[in-house]
This record gives sequence, C-alpha cells and structure tokens, in this order.
Amino acid sequence: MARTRNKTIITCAVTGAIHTPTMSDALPYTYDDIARQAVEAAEAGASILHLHARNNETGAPSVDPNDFAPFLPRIKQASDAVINISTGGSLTLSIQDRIRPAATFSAEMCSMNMGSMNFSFHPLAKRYDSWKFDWEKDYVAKSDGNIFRNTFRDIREAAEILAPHDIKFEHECYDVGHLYNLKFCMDSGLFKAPVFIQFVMGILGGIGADIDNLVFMKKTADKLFGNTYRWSVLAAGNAQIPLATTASQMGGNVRVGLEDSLFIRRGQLAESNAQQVAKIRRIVEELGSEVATPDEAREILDLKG
Ligand code: KMH
Ligand code: ZN
Repeated sequence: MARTRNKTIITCAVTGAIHTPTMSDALPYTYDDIARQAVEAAEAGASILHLHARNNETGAPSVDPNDFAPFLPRIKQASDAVINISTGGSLTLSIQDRIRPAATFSAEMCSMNMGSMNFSFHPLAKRYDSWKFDWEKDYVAKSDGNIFRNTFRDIREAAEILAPHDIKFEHECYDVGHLYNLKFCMDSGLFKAPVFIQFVMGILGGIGADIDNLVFMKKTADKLFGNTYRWSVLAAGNAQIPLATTASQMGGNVRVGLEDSLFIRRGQLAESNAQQVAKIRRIVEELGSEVATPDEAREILDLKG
C-alpha cells in the first residue's frame, strides 16, 4: 500500500473542447482517432484517460452521449485505463447538458469544475508564430462567450445528480480561490474526503503556470485539506511538461494530453497524445519515481473499480 501511494498517476486528456483541429493535425476528433489515440496513450503509460467527445465530421465539441458511444467501448475493450469523462463540456452549455455523458455512462471518474471564471488562451502561452491573438477581437469581443460558469448552484446540481453513480471527481481548481470553494462545498457536505484535486495552471482567467504558484496552490491545499487529498497538475501550453515534472518531484500526479497543450516542446507540435505521455513517463522514471498502473491508480484514488 505505502509503495503504491508513492507512485505517480499519469492522466492523459485526449482532445478537450478548446483547441480546434485547424491548430494541429494531431488533435483527434473523429471517433476512430479519439479511440486510437486514447488506447495508445494508455499503452504509453497513462492510467487515467480524461475524455471529451467531438462531432465526428466537424470536430466541434459535443456533449451528446451519442458522440461518446462509438469510442468508449473500444477504449474499454483495448485498455484497462480509468475512464474519466469531462463535465466541462464547452463554455456555452448548461450544467445539465455538461454532466449528461458522465451520468449516461456512469464513468469511474469525471471532472468537477470548482468555480466560475473568464476562460481564454493566455497570450503569454503563445509560442507558435502562426497563432495570433488580438485583444479586441479575441478577448474583448468574445468576453461574454468566454465565461466558464460553475456557480455553487451548478456544482451542487452536478454533485447531486451524479451522486448515485459513485463517480470519483477530478476537482479542477484554476486558482487558489477554487480550493476555498472546494473546502466550502466539503464543509457543506457536498463532497467527502479524500478528494482528488487537479491544479489547473496557465489558463487566462486562472492562476499563472509557474513554480511559485504551484507551491502556493499546494501549500493552500495542505492548509485546507491536511493529508486527506490527492493532487495532480495540468499546465496549459508550453508549461505542461515543465510543471508536470515539478509536480511529480513534489509528490504529486500529472496530467498531459492535447487538450491542455498541443506541443511536445516549445514551438514544436506534438505528434500525438502518446508522445506527450511517453515523454513525461520517461522524465518521471528517470528522476526516480514509478508510474502507477490503472489498478494502482484505482487503489490510490479509491475508485469504485
Ligand atoms: N481544459 C482544461 C483546462 C473539463 O473537462 O471539465 C480543463 C478541463 C475542463 O479539463
Ligand atoms: Zn477536459
């Protein structure tokens, strides 16, 4: 047990809802490509697969369970990775629509976003010359559409509807205040320890992706949750691998995947999700840690299995 607890869980977030297929040929959006890249990511060392669906023809984000149904069984048949279904959906959808896939498929895990925020690409994360960000066009004009709504009412509704499914939440905390939201929800009886917290860093609207901020997130979580929580880090864009490396050295778990970054190194697009998983796995192992298998992840996070 003690040895298992020290292992590093790699989550791979395979496609997400933010990046568009025009940004990288590697971003999977068809049912076939999502299934194939998810299985390859699991083979490369990811024990948890965080999954969104997209329209098979256009690549537009989808929360229609019919867009999950073609690939979920194929992933489950070809790997024993933990399935984690997003409840983030996309920015314009209601919480009822967003949680439908996780409830429909009674996933082992699903995301639970812990606060409302502006949600945009960070211009400082732009390291790729062909991507242009324009203050007026991309931020000001789109402001109303870029609000990621996760009110206490939304969080409570999601938690209550999903409760019968015994799903372990990946509590996504995009800033220090979201840790306090989580603590408040726990004190109100909505969530029980031990919780699994994903520190989300480098989204514009949330905390920046740097080591000082990671240490502050971790210290704040220690203060609020003592030793009753598990944690992981995802950093957007080029901060992905550096902060995942730091997190693993701090005793945390890591999330990579094309949902969070399209890159394999600064300025170079990744070829696949598996390439990112293989990279962080190699780093974690070379630095002396062991990577958790899916069953070890189930034990560490106390999943229903
Ligand atoms: N795209 C990530 C920054 C969700 O799926 O619930 C956050 C995310 C949200 O993973
Ligand atoms: Zn997601």
